Formats: sequence, C-alpha cells, structure tokens
Amino acid sequence: MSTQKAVVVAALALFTVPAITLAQDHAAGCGSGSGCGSGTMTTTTGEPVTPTTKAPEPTKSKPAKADPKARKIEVAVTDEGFVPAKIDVKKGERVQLVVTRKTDATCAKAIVIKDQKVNADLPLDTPVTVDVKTDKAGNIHFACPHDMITGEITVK
Ligand SMILES: [Cu+2]
Repeated sequence: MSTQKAVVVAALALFTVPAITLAQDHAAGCGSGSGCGSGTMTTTTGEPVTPTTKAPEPTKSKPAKADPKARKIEVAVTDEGFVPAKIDVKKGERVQLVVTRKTDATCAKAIVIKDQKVNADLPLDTPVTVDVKTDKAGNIHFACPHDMITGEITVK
C-alpha cells in the first residue's frame, strides 16, 4: 500500500512543476493587454531567453499524420485567437484538428492540449495536424503555451 502512495505523490509532484513554470512563462512572456503581443520571450529578470537555456517548457509533441478516415476540423489562429474557439464532436468520432496560424501578432505559436499531452508548434501559414482523443464525453481545453488564448472542444 505504501508503495502506491509514493507513486501517487511522485505523480502529483510531476504535475505541479509544469503548472508553476507555465505561470512564470506567462507572466514574463505575455504581459498585460490582449493577445500577448509578438515580442521576444523574456525571463522575469527581463533578460532574453536564449535557445541554449534549457527552458522548463513542456515537451513538444510531433504533429500527427493526416488520417484520411478522420474528420478534419480546420482551425485558424488569427488576431481573434483560435477560430473557431468552440468545437463540437461526437464521442468516439475520429477527429483531427488542422491548425493554421495566419498571423505573427499572436503568442499562439504552438497549440497545447494539456490533457492529451499535445504541444505542437504552429509555423506561420502551415497547416499542422493534431490528433484529438474523443473516447470520453466532456470538454477538452486547448490553448496557446501560456493558456491565454484558449478554445474548447466539447465531446458529446
Ligand atoms: Cu500566450
């Protein structure tokens, strides 16, 4: 029994760390105002983050391969955020988002679906395919890496 408890504690610890780092990232990178702007990411001390710094960013996931049998849902990233931001799907339906970032004036340069361990880069004007698991009814939250620009997939 005690071993199980230890595993649970370890799992909780793993979960807590990214949440904290995300919050810091957000504060530093997005600042105030709408849409986070398109500026360079900086640390809390105002120094630019260089690629050599191993930032505590969530692991990137590879874009999914397009599945001909999947229902493709086109999502654009514009100045308005994710368009559409509300998506309805059926439970058990094979679904893929095809996400195209159409503006540089956004911090949504990646899409994160935390519950499904998705964190895919969104190069400008390049459709990126993302798998969506629809095995459970409920809401699936997706967002920019700072959870500022958000959307919701409802599985019914
Ligand atoms: Cu953001």
